[in-house]
Amino acid sequence: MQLYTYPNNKNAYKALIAAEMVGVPLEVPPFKMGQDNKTPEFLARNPHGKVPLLVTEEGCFFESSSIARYVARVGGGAGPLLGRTAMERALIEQWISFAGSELDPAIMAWCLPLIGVMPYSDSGHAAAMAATQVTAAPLPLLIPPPTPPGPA
Ligand SMILES: N[C@@H](CCC(=O)N[C@@H](CS)C(=O)NCC(=O)O)C(=O)O
Repeated sequence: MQLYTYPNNKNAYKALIAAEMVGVPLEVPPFKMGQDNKTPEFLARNPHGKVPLLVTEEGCFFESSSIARYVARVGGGAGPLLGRTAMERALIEQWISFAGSELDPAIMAWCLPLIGVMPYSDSGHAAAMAATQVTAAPLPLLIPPPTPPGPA
């Protein structure tokens, strides 16, 4: 399978991490953003011209969370990445959804102006930072800290 993306794309990491966890080889061909995502071949596969895009022997598709789920399934079906019970699956979907529709837009509205990808204003920066903090604040209450390693 080939994952088309540019290096260090946060959305592509979803599939790359899933692939590593389930032991599925995922090739990342050289890709020039702004050029290779505008070719007729690429646009035929994703008319939005966006990455990541996954190409498999059974077809190709886009949307990073779908790609990560697919990779997890190819790597062995229902495991810790996909959930073993209805409740585990619901919680996994909850976090995928929360990350994509709540956290990511808030962080992007905050960070993209800082790196010059969107116009910057002091008031916009303050508002986006506050919105991100409101969205992220309950996370420590909801996500238990990792268990410290026991005695050797
Ligand atoms: N919801 C999509 C978002 C894809 C997306 O917005 N990709 C950006 C890069 S992170 C892109 O390719 N933008 C097109 C461009 O910059 O020309 C996903 O999760 O895969």
